[in-house]
Amino acid sequence: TLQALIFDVDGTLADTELAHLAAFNQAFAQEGIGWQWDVPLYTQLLEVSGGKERMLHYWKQVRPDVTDLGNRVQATIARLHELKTAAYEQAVRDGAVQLRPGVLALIEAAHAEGLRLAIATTTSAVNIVALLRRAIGPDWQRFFTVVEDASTAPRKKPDPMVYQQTLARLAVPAAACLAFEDSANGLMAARTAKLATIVTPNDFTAHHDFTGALRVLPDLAGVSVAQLREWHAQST
Ligand code: XBP
Ligand code: MG
Repeated sequence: TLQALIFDVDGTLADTELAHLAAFNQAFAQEGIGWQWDVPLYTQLLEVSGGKERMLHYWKQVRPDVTDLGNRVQATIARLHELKTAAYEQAVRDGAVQLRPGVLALIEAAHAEGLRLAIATTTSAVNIVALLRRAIGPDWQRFFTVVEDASTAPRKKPDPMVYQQTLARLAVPAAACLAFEDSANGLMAARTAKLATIVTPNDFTAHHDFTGALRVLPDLAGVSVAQLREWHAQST
């Protein structure tokens, strides 16, 4: 039987990536390094999970001549990521990001029915707090008993680490859970952790391959807990 729901954050709970993109560009401008990412480029770069990893990947693309990616590069990436995180947090606090359709209703209904709820994301902890405080309220933590993020699971999706740690902290078997994702990397991470996964793609991930998903839906609008239980029963 279904006992827990595990949610990705970026792209799944909320359409966050335009705000992440703007925050990256703000950090690049502040640091004066002359990078400027647009939507088509960022869509490609999203294939690398994690903001720091994404910038390092881009650095290697534009500077293939620089083979020594030592301390200086790492320090620059770390500084850019601090600026980016601050810019993103401020944008979220200002209301730049909303929850996707059906998300809040499903969270409330699942909680009311006694399902455990968890978060498994590669993003930074402050980003989650800013988003969920703004979208759900200061008591958002009463819904989510477990939150695993970049600070606790450093190996980013498609590595299953963040899901495995979430399952361990929930102390619930994978077969009693459903995961919610928006991307191929997220789906891969969840599937490797043996989780049946519902995928709600968005504009940045619509072209991804979602083979292995339990369901692919436009969004969670109108999806009931009873419907989730039915899909989950079919998965086992
Ligand atoms: C989300 C990410 C994150 C965000 C940026 O992936 O990859 O890196 O884009 O956040 P997922 P940070 O939804 O699969 O968890 O800069 O904090 O990494
Ligand atoms: Mg995602």
